[in-house]
Amino acid sequence: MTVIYHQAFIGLGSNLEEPSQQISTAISELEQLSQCKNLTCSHWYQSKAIGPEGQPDYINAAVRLETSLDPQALLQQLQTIENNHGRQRTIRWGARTLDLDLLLYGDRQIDEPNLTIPHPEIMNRDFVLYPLYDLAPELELPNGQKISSLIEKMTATDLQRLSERS
Ligand code: ROI
Repeated sequence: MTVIYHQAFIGLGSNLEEPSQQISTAISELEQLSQCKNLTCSHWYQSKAIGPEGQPDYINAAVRLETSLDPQALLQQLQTIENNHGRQRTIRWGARTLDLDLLLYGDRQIDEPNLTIPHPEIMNRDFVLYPLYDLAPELELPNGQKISSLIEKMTATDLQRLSERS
C-alpha cells in the first residue's frame, strides 16, 4: 500500500519557563511523532509579544515536515505536545509555555470549527513569515500569495534572528 505524505508547516512560540528549552524540546517531540518524517527547522527569532502588555518576549520558529496524518490527527498531536508542556488556556493572547500552530497543510484550505488552514494570521505576523521563508523561500499560500511578497510588504519589524539554537 502506498502511504501519501503531505507537507505541513508548524509555527512554534514560547515566552514562559525557559522559552528556548521549550522550543528545543518541542522540536525533538515533533521529530519523534509517528507518521511524520523529514523535519527541518527554521532559524529561531526573538519577538515582542503581540497581546496584553507586560509579557516577556517570545522565541519563535517554524518547522516543515512530511506527514501521513490527516490535518485533524496532526492537530491533536500538536495539542498533546502543548499540554505536556503545561500549556494553560486561560487568558486570550496571554503568555504561554508553548504554542504550536498548524500553519499550512499541503495546499489545503480548511475551515472547521477548531481548525483554519492556512492559519488566518500568517500574513500579519513577522514571526511566522520569516521562519516560513527560511524553510521555503519560494513558498506560496494556497491563494497564490508568495511568502516573500508578504515579507516585502511588512513595514517595520523588531524581530531579532538568534544566532544560536539553544
Ligand atoms: N506574540 C509573539 N511575538 N509570538 C507568538 O508566538 C505569539 N503567539 C500568540 C500571541 C499571544 C498572539 N502573541 C504572540 O499566540
